[in-house]
Amino acid sequence: MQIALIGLLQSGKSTILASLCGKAIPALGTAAIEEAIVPIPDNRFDRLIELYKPRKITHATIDCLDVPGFNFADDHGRAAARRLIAQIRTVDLLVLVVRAFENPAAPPYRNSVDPARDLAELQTELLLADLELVTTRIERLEKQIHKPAKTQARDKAELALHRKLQDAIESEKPISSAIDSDSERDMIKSLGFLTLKPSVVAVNVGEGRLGETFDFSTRLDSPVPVVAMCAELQYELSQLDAESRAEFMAEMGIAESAMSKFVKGCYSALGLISFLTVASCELRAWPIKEGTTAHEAAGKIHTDMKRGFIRAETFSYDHLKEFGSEKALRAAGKIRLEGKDYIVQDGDIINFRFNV
Ligand SMILES: Nc1nc2c(ncn2[C@@H]2O[C@H](COP(=O)(O)OP(=O)(O)OP(=O)(O)O)[C@@H](O)[C@H]2O)c(=O)[nH]1
Ligand SMILES: [Mg+2]
Repeated sequence: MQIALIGLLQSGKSTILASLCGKAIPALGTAAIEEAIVPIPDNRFDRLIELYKPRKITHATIDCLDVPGFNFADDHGRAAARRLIAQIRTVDLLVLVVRAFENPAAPPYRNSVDPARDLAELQTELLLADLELVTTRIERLEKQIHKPAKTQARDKAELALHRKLQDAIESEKPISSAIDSDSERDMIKSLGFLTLKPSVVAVNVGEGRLGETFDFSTRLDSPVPVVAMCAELQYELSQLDAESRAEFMAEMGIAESAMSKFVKGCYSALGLISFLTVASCELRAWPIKEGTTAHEAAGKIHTDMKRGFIRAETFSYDHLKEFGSEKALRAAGKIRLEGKDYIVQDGDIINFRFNV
């Protein structure tokens, strides 16, 4: 699963990514997309570490792209943005980063800080990029349907769909709003429409504006979550050791960092949950799509586990927390032997029994 941080110039994308992976901010704006593996914080780990004292700890991760800032203010910038946009059509989620911080050392896009205007511009450009794709596809299909091909019926259906999408975009609606069925979604899945992807808006606020809420409801479809964060503060937090960070957060009355909430929000917007394993002295969280069966989940760990699947010995983290130990869980009959078709739940702790 891959997400992309996109936004206009100097909105704080690289700072956000640096705080997510605790690394240094790269030197001023590179021209290429940078990729980083971001660990997903898991509140359950502390307790499990205490109980199992694993030698190794592995978090679930998502792959995150830091896309150089778009500049639609001149032709050169537009051409560069087009090239970048073409490279993010395969990602699973878009994070639209907008700037709401003042910083004299980093001049803002179009010389003023205006998150609502920036979000509108960004969304319009995403719509235009999709419109271009729809238009090209319509032109091709219009030619194709006159040829005696086996795919004619399908091509006609696809053409009708693209005309509907074109209407939606022309009235400034995202493609997601015009899709009425799974079969329609399947028909256009491979084209990588940007406005069909789930998205999250990240407002990068200055420290002075923390606590302010941003209402973009006139611009957004209601399901798009908006999170506010101060990337600079988050970055500073990420550079502290765990103890000082906890102290600092306690002093400021912060229970959970904005970054942690944000990245967990992305994880669930991607439809991902985690199951856990505590075998071989390693505590590990595994990302799976909600609705994954035990059989498929076993395959995430090893193909042999899937091939030779016998049972999934399963208990929930919540039960473990309640009963205190595996022994107590066993005595209470809370350890289940699940079969191949069991739908794995978030927080399931699983020991796969297999035979090869
Ligand atoms: N005051 C303040 N400055 C910030 C904040 N976030 C980022 N900056 C500064 O703003 C500048 C741009 O930050 P980057 O993270 O490089 O922004 P970007 O969106 O990756 O920039 P481009 O890739 O060039 O588009 C840097 O000088 C940061 O130090 C913030 O929350 N507050
Ligand atoms: Mg950057």
